[in-house]
Amino acid sequence: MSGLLVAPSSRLRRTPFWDGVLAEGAKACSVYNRMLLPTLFRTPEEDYRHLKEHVQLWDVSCQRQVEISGPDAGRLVQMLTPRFIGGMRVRQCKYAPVVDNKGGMLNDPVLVKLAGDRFWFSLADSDFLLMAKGLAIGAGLDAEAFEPDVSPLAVQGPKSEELMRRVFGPRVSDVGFFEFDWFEFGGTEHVVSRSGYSKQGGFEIYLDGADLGMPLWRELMAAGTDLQVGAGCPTYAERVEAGLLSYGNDITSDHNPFECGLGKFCDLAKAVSCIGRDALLEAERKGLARQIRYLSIDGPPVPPLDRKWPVTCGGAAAGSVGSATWSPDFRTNVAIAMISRECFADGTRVQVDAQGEIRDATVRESTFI
Ligand code: THG
Repeated sequence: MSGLLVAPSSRLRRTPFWDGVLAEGAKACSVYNRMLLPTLFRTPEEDYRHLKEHVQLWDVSCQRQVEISGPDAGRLVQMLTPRFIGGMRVRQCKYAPVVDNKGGMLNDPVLVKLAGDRFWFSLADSDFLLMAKGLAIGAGLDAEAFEPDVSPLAVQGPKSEELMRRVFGPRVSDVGFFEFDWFEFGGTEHVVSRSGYSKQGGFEIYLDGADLGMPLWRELMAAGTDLQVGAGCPTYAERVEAGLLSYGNDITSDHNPFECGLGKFCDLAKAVSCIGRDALLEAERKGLARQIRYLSIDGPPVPPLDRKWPVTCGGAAAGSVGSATWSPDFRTNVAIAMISRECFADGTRVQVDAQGEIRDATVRESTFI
């Protein structure tokens, strides 16, 4: 794959912050929800260290929003997720698995409640808009599903709150974890939440209107010079240490939320209209055949992973690794894997086929951070 360039095309959507991303010297990118996502600025270790010590701007526009609005919006949302949204307040965000009628994970978005009859699903990388539209039509609901011109910019790292206060004012500090409020920038009100795909603390600005992308980027950069603000992106090693799941890598529609370790986000007694409820009750009754675990893989840094790595235990198939990389802080390779129940107890020794190289590894029930 190295050296191969991606041809420009309208189908590959650029982001409102893309000029800034290029000016900061992005070295690699991925495609996520048919949009470009920068993945590297300096070296993996420099990006990681900078995230843990300073503050970074992340162009995560590819976390696309699907808006559900209308009189039946709440009903449509509840059909899509086993998490109970009945008590959800406006200005709340919830990590909400989305499942099909077999209980398979279709996405693991953050759900944002904007008003009693208006929600955003802030999506991971899978097609979801057509599912939402189809369900609304099929169930005869008075609700619409569409993708608004909203592009999240994440501000992550220990100095993120200071930077956000400088640009949006001290009221930023009143926003609780997985809550949001509206803040003005460029004459428009934007949703700003305390959330993000890292465990270093931070916010996400849901930019309303692509035209304001570069003005916002420049203002945050200018306000944070003394904080050593820099461009960054979801940082592989840090998110694996934190056990943050990557849809399409760690979990897919083959897995139910219990297998993904997301059982705590399923309220089956209350989420009675979820289309996957019966299948999930059955899955709960049957018990787990496999579940997400964290691995520490022995030896020097593992090669980059471009497919799932098979895991064996005493020669028998025992699952697969979806994400793996060297952790500079833990001085070991950290990984996220789906592991069969026979081998998923904490401390079990397994073998990983890392792009053809067999490595020993230890199963962990807890994340690294
Ligand atoms: N923010 C927003 N949208 C997103 C992501 C995000 N869409 C894509 C992707 N990330 C969705 N997946 C996740 C996975 C984990 C978390 C958020 C989105 C997350 N989890 C915390 C945890 O597991 O500790 C908190 C969960 C909770 O307590 O509710 O943050 O990052 N806008």
